[in-house]
Amino acid sequence: MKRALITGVTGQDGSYLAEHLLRCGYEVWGLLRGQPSPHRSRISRIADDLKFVEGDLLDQSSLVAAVDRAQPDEVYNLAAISYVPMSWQQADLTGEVTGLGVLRMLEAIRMVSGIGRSGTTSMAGQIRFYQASSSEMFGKVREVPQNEDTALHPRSPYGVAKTYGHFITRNYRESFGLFAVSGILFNHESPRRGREFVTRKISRAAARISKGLQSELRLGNLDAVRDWGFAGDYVKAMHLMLQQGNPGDYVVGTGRTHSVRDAVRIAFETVGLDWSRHVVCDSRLVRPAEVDLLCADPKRARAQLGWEPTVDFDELVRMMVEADLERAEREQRDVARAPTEPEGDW
Ligand code: NAP
Ligand code: F7E
Repeated sequence: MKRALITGVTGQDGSYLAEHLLRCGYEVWGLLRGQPSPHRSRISRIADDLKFVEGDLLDQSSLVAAVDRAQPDEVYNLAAISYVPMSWQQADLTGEVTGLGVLRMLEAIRMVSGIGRSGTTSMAGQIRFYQASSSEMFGKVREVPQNEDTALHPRSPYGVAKTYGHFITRNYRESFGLFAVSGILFNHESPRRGREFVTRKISRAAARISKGLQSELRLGNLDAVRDWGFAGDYVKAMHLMLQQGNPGDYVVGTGRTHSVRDAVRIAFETVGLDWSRHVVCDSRLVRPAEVDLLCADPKRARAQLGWEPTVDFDELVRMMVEADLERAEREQRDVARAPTEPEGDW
């Protein structure tokens, strides 16, 4: 039985990846930080099927101990400070976790595997490493669509930190012969998306407004455009990248773009409301530096991994609104008993 260690297992992608690897027959280990409580999170439903190990991307020795304990065949490094606006407010922490955290994870693998600093080693029997790189690295784009060879010009401290993680992963592959790959993933969403990200903010607001639990939705730039896909599809690409004969980097996205306004329109249509009566544009939510037109060219992933997205944008938004409608109904029922939305509803 293969063993996998996932950092960021409590996040959106970590939960879908854990489910996918369990279905593939893996023993799945999740890295938890702080005083962990896996039963109040996105992984509560599968917590009994997972194994957990404590660790933090800020703490090198905890990562060495985690890799040593889990003895994984594959490590998926999904942990990060992933919310772009926060990266301007906490640029230093973002650099430490999202950037240097990758180096610490690679070092943990190198140390536990006994790979020396001089010379390379055979890839046979090695721990394979996946790094969660991001389309945010393209930022001020040099070409549209973007592929694995497009030059990087990040536009946020998050993008800069991810660019470090991307290149240090490639560097460890080239320096030590590690089977280390980066998936350059474009935006991917789901009902498990954090509420601060725009698609979930929209789906949740549309659902709550339709149930009388909220009156307005404040948004920044409605004309911002992204290449949005479904997280459940994207974690399959991560897994496929580590099953290849040779390590390489892959762009993963749909190749289609939509605006924030499109997401708003579909979400409010789903609940039968006129969005223009509820959405307020708030200049405080506009970012200091916005990325240009991010659109994936996923040819390599299609050709070499055989990967295809299965959920289109309209379906994705509707899926998210439907899930938020269920939550809003639960919230309505619980409102007399508890004043806030219950947690652990993933
Ligand atoms: P997410 O929901 O924000 O999850 C982030 C995870 O990182 C959480 O499990 C969090 O744990 C963990 N974490 C944060 N700081 C940590 C630390 N110091 N040590 C250990 N764990 C820590 O992110 P996501 O959307 O699933 O994305 C997964 C990865 O893909 C991230 O690296 C993200 O930057 C990258 N990515 C995401 C997208 C996207 O569209 N979703 C696109 C491209 C790349 P707690 O629960 O303890 O906070
Ligand atoms: O913003 C605009 C905002 O925060 C999308 C992360 O997973 O994907 C994600 O980063 C767009 C931006 O995602 C609001 O200006 C308008 O143009 O959902 P988001 P993101 O910044 O693209 C990349 C690939 C990652 O790697 C990241 O980890 O929507 N927008 N009004 C807004 N965005 C937010 N959050 N809130 C608004 O009110």
